[in-house]
Amino acid sequence: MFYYIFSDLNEHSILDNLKSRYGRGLIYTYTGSILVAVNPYKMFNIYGLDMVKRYEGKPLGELPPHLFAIGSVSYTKMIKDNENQVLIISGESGAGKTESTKLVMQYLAAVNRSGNNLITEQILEANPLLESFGNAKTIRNDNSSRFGKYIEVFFKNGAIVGAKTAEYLLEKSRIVTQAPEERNYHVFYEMLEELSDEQKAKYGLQTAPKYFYLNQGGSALIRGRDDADNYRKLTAAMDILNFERQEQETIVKILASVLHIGNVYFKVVQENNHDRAELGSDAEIKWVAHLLDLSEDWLKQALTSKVTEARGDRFYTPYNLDQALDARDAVAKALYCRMFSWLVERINMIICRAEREKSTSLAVLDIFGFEDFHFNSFEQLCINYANETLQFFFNQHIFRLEQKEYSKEKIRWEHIEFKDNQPTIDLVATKPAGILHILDDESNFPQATDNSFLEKCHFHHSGNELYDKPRMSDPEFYVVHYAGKIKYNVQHFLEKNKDTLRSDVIELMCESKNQILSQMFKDHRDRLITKTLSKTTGRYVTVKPRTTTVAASFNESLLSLIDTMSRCNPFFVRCIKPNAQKAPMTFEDIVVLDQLRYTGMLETIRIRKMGYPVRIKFPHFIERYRCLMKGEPIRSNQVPWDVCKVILQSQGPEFKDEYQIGATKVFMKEAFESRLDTAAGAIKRAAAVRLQTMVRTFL
Ligand code: AD9
Ligand code: MG
Repeated sequence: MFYYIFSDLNEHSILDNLKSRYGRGLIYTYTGSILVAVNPYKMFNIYGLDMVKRYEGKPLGELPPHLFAIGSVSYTKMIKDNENQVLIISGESGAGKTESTKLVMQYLAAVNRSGNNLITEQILEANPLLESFGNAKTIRNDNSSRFGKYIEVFFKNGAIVGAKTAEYLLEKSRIVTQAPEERNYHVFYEMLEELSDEQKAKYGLQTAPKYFYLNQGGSALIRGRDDADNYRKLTAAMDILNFERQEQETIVKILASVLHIGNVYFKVVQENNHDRAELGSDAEIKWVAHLLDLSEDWLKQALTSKVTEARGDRFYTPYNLDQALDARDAVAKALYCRMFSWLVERINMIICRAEREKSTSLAVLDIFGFEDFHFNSFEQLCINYANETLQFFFNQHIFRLEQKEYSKEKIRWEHIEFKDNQPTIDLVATKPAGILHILDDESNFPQATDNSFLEKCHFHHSGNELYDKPRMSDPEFYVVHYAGKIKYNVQHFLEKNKDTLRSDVIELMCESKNQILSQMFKDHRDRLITKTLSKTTGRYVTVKPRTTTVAASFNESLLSLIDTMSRCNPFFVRCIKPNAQKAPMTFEDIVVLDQLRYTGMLETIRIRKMGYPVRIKFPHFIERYRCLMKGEPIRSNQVPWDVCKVILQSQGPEFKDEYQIGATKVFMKEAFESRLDTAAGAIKRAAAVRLQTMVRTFL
């Protein structure tokens, strides 16, 4: 039986259909091969090994819609066509992307034909580790991903041989500030809950509410989340991933140091008519210097003064209070962010084995979902721009390329309009006047301020209908995204954009006597420094680090991600959030309808229903389904077009709308492809039985 869920194309009937299915506990629905998943906020018993086995190897639509069905067809397709696959999981914050990613990974681990269980286990264990360090509670989601990840799993002969994770833009500001009711990264709370008093004393640690970096949101606990247990899982994961004792110890020391640094405070001293910041107490600095094996004096200097070098002499310019607080936060952010990237590199070292050559891959993309908070800043602009790019990729795949292909292949077709979000992408990121480019220009201009940046945005885009100025002279601008109109506050935009790791902090950490810590930062420093061939001496010389901005490097990595994904065969999972209260099994029409509209689901359903998602080149089609000609020979005057026609017509005239024959390919509906597969399978099986009987007769 085929599960064509959407038969009527009216938006309300689609909504009613999703709602009634959801009411019966059916959270998955297909539109063509796109899976729509409505978050139940409650675990159903539908992800066990029995379900893995049920869906394994089954074509889409033979069984009720399920995430495992998508896992199964992508895995089968990867093996059958020897083609890399990607599962693109999208949806707004809290819609269920990360949970879906975990379930797909579990499915792959269960079906893969590998005898090597260790590598599979290590790949799975990377997840709780990255979640502890990269997820946090926001008002939208108790376990919100604050970084994007692209996990490629490599297979050889159907067996997992390795995996590789790429991370995108960990949210830095969270390490030092949190909005009300939000938390810093889980790992801090987990560590403080689980460490014994004795261990805590060793690192000078207390409870979460005692730390400025942990108590700003006023909610150290999350209902239903066991921080202590998660810490035990985290350390177990580190053991499985071969993190050595000293590495684990260094991680705890870094985490503890970040907390101590957050509690450093300053007093203001007047000196020659200038305010100068002085450390309020030594206690925290002593702990940090001790834990990180750094010179206490250097650390103090880094927090209270800027060092400049001229003609071999060093000059110290004292910081005022704001500068000192910034320097303090910069140290904390540098430590945490560098450690996070190091963790990903370290995990990849273990799970990304050399046997990758000649392997095929199945990748899963799980980024941070679209966000709209009371206060949206630079991070939200980057996150929403990333989602905008994904929506573009989706449109590109579903609408643009599809319709282009139909016209190229001369297929009869009625054009479908869709909401193209290219203009928003241009507004945000296209040269020369996209918002992020203006920001980059301003970031390289010493006199620029957040306000001068805002003025330039207003100047360039006031006439754009996707851009808006605030009514008052607030430091804000609006962007009309595909998922809604968002107000951004420009405060600290410049500083956040320039906030790649500060070179003075990198130098300081390289001086640590803790080998692991100093190597962490040396590796980073080495990567920044490029060597070029000098024209005058003919020798390689070291060039000063290139200062890229956060926006520029994010944009670069996003484009390279899109490039990678466009070389894979994509499957789309659209996660839907059914209510804003995170309430189990509560379906609010307006919340769902809004998401169906902005993701272009209605148009998608139309194009999928009218279109032909399966397309196979003539020779491949003939090879695959020749048996359906029932022994009839191919005549010499028959061109491939005619042969395909005979095969397609073998199913009877009632299926004539299920396919079309193009210039070089056969186009089919998915249901018709599975019909052909079933028919061809039956003929091949019957032939095999006949052969067996003959063999037996002769024996
Ligand atoms: V964000 O953009 O990272 O903020 P996600 O990743 O889309 O977001 P997430 O997967 O974290 O959302 O899901 C949010 C919560 O919904 C989870 O913590 C679960 O409590 C709940 N959830 C999501 N999917 C499922 C599911 N298939 N079954 C049960 C689910 N609960
Ligand atoms: Mg997530």
